[in-house]
Amino acid sequence: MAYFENINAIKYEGASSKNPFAFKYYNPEEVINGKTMEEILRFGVAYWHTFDADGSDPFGVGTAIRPWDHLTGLDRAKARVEAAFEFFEKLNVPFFCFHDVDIAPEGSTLRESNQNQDIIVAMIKEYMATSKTKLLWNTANMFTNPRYVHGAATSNNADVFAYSAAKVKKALEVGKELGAENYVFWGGREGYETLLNTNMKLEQDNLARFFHMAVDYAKEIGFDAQFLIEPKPKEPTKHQYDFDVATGLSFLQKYDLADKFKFNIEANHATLAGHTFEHELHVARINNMLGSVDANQGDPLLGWDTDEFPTDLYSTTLAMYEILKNGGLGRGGLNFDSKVRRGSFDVEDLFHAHIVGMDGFAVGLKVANKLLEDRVFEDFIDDRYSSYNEGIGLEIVEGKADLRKLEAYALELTEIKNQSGRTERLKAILNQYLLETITK
Ligand code: XUL
Ligand code: CO
Repeated sequence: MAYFENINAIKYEGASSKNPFAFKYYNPEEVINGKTMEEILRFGVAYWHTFDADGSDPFGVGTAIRPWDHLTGLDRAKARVEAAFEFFEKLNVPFFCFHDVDIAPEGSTLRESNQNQDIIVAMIKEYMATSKTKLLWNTANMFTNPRYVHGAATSNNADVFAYSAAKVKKALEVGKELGAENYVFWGGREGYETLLNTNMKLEQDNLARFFHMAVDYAKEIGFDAQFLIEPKPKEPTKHQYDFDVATGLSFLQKYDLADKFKFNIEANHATLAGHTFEHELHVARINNMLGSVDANQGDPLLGWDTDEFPTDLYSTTLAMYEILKNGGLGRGGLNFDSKVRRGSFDVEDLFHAHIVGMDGFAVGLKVANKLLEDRVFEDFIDDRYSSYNEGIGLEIVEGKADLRKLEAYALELTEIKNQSGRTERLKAILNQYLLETITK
């Protein structure tokens, strides 16, 4: 059965196309610097937003009625798998991502939940055998069910810690079964509401114990996925432990986990932390910790995680700049952790949303590649720091200077001259490259 029967395969038609169901900039086969766009961008569809979400928000029920919504339980889960692979094929995406509860309903016991998963995982595996779409990552949802009210691995309740460990064990087995490239931990409720009832030290020690157990078990069963932490500063908890990349990195280093993990960076989480998307990518990159990306965007007028499809070309360009400078995403990808607006309730909107997101990153890729080819910002930055290439600067970076030596040098300085940072000029160049690429 076809769930999206009015929609044909989405093809690249170029920037002049008026076809709403065509890519204008994303040409999967176009080669950029020796690799195809498809290979560089590694797009993924988020199962939860695309096949499970109904547009409900804290103020109202869902607005979207999907073609599988007349079914319930395992029947609906199976219909979703059928719809998902039709969607992946029509959109021609290489990857998808899911939480355990996205693909199969929870049973009344852990055993029953695992059995439900086994049924759906077997079905997904069968579909994957003839599909090009692979699993970018999977994860365990340890935030929706009321048992996680006080956290999962950071719960005050050891039974919840144990239950969460069992969920991750199963999720790792599922990841191995389906050949996942990565395994994600987003600490949905791993944080606190008030210090008045919180033993932060124990909670963080336990979180580290939990991660070590996961790493050990993956090794034991031969699941060689890249482990990823997805930082987010708040929501649903007031303060989440994996606040941002810098905080996450210091946690990983403290607990001897830094060589086992990288980061899955989400744009809207970056902005919630008071950073730009590119800041988080940059911090991860310079520390060799950039693993994968949850592509979306927030709304500057709203202070929460709106998970909008990415349409801001500055943001996609600066993100792709970091990704290219990183030498690509390796085993990671660009997963659309993005949802259609509540008012966009038709299945067609699911296609429009992914098309605009994929086109947005394709533009970003082209602009970033040109900027790097021309070494626009790189040469400027090299020049800006050239005082460290010779003289006293070279002595500083080579570790040959101490305070006494620097004082002697400074006492002889008659004048200190600084150069303009040229922020506005550089932004003008960025505009020029963007417009030239789009209109070419
Ligand atoms: C929540 C979020 C999650 C993670 C996976 O803000 O981003 O969907 O990506 O658990
Ligand atoms: Co995410």
